[in-house]
Amino acid sequence: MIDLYYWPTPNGHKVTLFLEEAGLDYSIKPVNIGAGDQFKPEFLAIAPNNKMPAIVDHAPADGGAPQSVFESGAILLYLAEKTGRFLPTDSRGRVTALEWLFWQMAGLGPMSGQMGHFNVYAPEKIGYAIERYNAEVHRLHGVLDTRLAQSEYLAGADYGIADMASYPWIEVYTDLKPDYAAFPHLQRWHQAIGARPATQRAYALKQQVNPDAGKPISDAERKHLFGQK
Ligand SMILES: N[C@@H](CCC(=O)N[C@@H](CS)C(=O)NCC(=O)O)C(=O)O
Repeated sequence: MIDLYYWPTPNGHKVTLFLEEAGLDYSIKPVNIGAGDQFKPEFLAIAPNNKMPAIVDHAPADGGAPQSVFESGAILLYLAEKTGRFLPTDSRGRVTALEWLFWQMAGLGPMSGQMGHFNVYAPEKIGYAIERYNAEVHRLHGVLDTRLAQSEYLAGADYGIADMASYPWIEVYTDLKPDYAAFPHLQRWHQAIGARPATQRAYALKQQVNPDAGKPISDAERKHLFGQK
């Protein structure tokens, strides 16, 4: 059994995408990041950066004590290695998957997060920041589109952890959709992943775990999320 410390955000969805695809037994431990659950000592003990997702695997492959993992990319890699699924086993395919996984973790995710912050959440609209992050995310979507023109999925012919990491960051903000007219391969890939039954099960957890998902954030939530020093 795996405990999943989760809140329905793009980084949280990455892990439910994997767990649902793999059919692993897991139990959700909600971490309400708007209410400050990420600062509780018991959560910090497994996720010292006060961000979800994190997991605790009670049946690790070495048969030892429960294994905790934080950082969504590390979790996806851990689960892929545990199950032997969603990561190519040949060395070149594995390198390709890791390239795109790390590209997502260091580029698409953080840049899309900043784009959302300055367009949606920032109390004052700073034109320079909005233009900077909109342009950078557009560029990253172009990088994805070029890759997906050559390859069905990011690491090759098969759906895998690099796709699971990137998919949740494509349509996060209702009014900030990618320019699909310019990026048809990105749209093809996004629709294909969205149609997978495991994706639909993963996203159904959103309303179940946070019935307020999609509503504007309150001042108290804003303080927990954006008032950290
Ligand atoms: N690099 C981390 C980022 C995780 C992350 O940013 N989580 C956000 C929600 S998507 C969070 O927990 N925020 C709470 C906070 O910043 O206090 C990962 O990929 O796991």
